[in-house]
Amino acid sequence: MTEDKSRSDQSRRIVFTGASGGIGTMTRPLLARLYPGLVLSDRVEPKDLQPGETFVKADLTRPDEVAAAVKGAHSVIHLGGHSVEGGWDQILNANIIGCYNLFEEARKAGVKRVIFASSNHAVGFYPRRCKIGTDVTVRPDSRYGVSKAFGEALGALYADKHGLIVTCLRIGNVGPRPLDARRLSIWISPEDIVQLFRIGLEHPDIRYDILYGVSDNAASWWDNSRARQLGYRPAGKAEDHRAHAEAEQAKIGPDPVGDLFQGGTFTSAEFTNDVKRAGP
Ligand code: 15L
Repeated sequence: MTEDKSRSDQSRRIVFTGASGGIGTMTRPLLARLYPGLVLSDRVEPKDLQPGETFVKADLTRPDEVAAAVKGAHSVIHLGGHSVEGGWDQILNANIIGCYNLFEEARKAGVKRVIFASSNHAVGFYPRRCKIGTDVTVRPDSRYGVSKAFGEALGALYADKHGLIVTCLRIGNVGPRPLDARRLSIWISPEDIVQLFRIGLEHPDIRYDILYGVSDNAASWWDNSRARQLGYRPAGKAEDHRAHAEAEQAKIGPDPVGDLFQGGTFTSAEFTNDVKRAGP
């Protein structure tokens, strides 16, 4: 990757929404080493705010609060919102209205780059036997997945219409190791996702891109060649943790629908279809 010469320039303010959530908590210390002076935002302040980090409280449903959070920012890493399936009101407010407020207030504030935390659940109804690229039709597996497809579409609009540089990361599952058999395909380490954040923050060739947030997993269902082209060199390998993941899987009962599709339990929840009629 081409090094952005002004990475250490303090005027390149980076705002990190959803900073108190799971991914935020795992990646903040790694990001802080690369980008000192991060501006953290969330509805609740992180318990362990570090010297050099600033916190701006913002509810994504409040445009005024979002505007205050992104004021003066060069880039935004947008992890904020509801991070699993939820009721319609919850998804509508946090992930649809909240995402709109984020892009719109970022545009008004002159933000140059946005990294949007999309999810594998935007394409969760692809069968596990398929290998998919980033250009497939979205097949969301939940209201949550629909909100992530919405965010990807919104990112494309702001990139094409307003010139924002937008990177959508279809994140698998971030953590120290894969939690079960499904996560052997979609796991990503905190270090690897920070590598993708960095590409989104710095790479000169991005205008609008969708990349998979996945480590170097032998069982991956995704073609992530665009990420590789942009310099992504994941170090994590899910296979190194196979024994643990299989042991955890053995504790979980079979899911006749979820086991067929990439989105797992997100596909089987509330499912009323004939399984042969689901997915492409
Ligand atoms: C996600 O998008 C969620 O944010 C996370 O909590 C996990 O459920 C993950 O997907 C997954 O699919 O494992």
